[in-house]
Amino acid sequence: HAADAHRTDLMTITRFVLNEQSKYPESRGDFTILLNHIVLGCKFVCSAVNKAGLAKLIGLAGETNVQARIWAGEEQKKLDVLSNEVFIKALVSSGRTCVLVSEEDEEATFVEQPKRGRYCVVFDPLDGSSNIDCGVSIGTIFGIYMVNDSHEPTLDDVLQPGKNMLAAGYCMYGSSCTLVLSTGEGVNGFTLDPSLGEFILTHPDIKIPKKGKIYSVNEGNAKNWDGPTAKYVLISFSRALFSAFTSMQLPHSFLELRYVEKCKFPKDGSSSKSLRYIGSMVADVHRTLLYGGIFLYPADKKSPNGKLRVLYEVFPMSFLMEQAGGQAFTGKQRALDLVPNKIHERSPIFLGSYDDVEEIKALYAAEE
Ligand code: AHM
Ligand code: MG
Repeated sequence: HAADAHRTDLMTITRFVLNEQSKYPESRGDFTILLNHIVLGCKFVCSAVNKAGLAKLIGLAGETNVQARIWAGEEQKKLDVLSNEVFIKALVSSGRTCVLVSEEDEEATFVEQPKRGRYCVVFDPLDGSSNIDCGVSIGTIFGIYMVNDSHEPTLDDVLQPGKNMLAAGYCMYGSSCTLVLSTGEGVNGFTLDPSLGEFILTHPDIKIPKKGKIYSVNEGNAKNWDGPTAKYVLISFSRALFSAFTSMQLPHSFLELRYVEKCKFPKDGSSSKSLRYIGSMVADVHRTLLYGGIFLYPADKKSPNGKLRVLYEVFPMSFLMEQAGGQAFTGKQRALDLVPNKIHERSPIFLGSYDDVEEIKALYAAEE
């Protein structure tokens, strides 16, 4: 259609968020401005990620086999370092933020007056670092809180349970650049139209399938999910024997082993699940959101609290999952109820389709 060639009535992300915010009479447009700055950061990083691939191809500065770097002004920078600077600058210059927590920075950033605003942003500027150099999808993850008192922002403003987040999202730098966002009223996905430089609503009101056919986990860690099955047999045996006298608990990690065995060799006649694992949380969660299934990063012997970070990995993704009709569980509780004590705290996480997470919860409950 000739008319389709100039669809200027498209739903851009700015228009979408403005519409959403206009439902709140007290809204001053601050959130829309903040989001615009996040979107700018995403576009910048998207373009850097794409250029980095090319730079590598033509052998930037004659080097081969180095980590993808990109020219930033006079110097070359590693992509994750650059992405962090991009987001810090974009967030501070929005004039709407006060406390920033980035996976790349040990300490939180407190925004000084006159640039200080009411929002706290926790983010992982470029997640999936092991995938940067081979061009596999990577992404940015973010969560947004409201400060208690903008005259006196403290770390406690971000050490809040995930359910207090006002919004969360991620941007995936993949075969296309996709931004998935929730402001607490469902989940919507936007795809960057490179010719316009605009994110267009392409996935309205995303709902995760109630049950999925895919499980996603780094199964190479299975040996660390805890010792040989023999030990499990022994413990269950002695427990059966002494159950009246002992409150001995099975190490939880056996449950993961059992769950994964169930995915591969279901005993109830159902078909086995497919395994998909990219090692980029954004890409693995994105697929889980669209196709259904479960994503697991359990605790193991080496990482007793799992690997993923509560504030800027576990919380935003759990927020999106719940908003899309799925669930997120830590092995002990609803992930969004967790109250972090440290900004870089980790937690095990199981998230995805409602029924699949329900199964993991049942396994854990049976061990209580
Ligand atoms: P990173 O911050 O070093 O990139 O680590 C986070 C990533 C996640 O994107 C992904 O889910 C996980 O690490 C994969 O870990 P593993 O390589 O242990 O499977
Ligand atoms: Mg990360």
